[in-house]
Amino acid sequence: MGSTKLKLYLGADYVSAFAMSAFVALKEKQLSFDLVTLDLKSRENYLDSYRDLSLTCKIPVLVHEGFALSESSAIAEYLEELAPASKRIYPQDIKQRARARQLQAWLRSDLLVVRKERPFDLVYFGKKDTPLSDEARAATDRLFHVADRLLEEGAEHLFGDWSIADTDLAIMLNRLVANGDPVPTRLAAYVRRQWDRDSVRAWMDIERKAPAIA
Ligand SMILES: N[C@@H](CCC(=O)N[C@@H](CS)C(=O)NCC(=O)O)C(=O)O
Repeated sequence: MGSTKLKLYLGADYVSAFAMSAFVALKEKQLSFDLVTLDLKSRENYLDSYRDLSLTCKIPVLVHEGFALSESSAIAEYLEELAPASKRIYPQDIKQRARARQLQAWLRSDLLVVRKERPFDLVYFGKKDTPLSDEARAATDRLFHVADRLLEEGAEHLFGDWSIADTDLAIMLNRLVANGDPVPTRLAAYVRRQWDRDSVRAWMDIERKAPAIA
């Protein structure tokens, strides 16, 4: 690894689930990094300088030796290859590793209605009182089915040792657990265990201000 310190660009409100995933990946790899914040509300991420850096104008972005990478799962994969001697964040076994990536891709491309009705900021700032729509309930059923199939009875993690896919799954499930929505008991316990990890605690311990009520 080169000597340049890694940088993680993220929103100044520190609420993004995707930024959290990249942050946890960096912490679990025990890599040293600086945080660089952008004010998403004033659309700082659409300034030319950030567009040129990020390509996508999204956060998070990882910068390593002048190479900037967006997409949180691509960041995790890059870190795994960058620091192969550090603790693994993907399963060693090729099929389990593929399954972990499958889950990450699915969590990012499906369940949009859950993200909309249970935005991640509720995990920091409290409940939404609106009930889930029929469409969102159908999506949560799909989520519970996948989680139930992948998490073996009595297992602590999805694929033996912890992987970043555990954090990503727990992030999605915690939109419901933290809101008090019905979640199967063992999946809720799994989320609480994931939330007990030092890397996740480090993220949750960041000071953030609740948004002003309009
Ligand atoms: N698939 C991307 C999603 C990134 C994303 O949607 N980031 C949001 C914050 S959660 C963002 O940059 N929003 C600002 C905007 O779109 O203007 C990832 O995994 O990193």
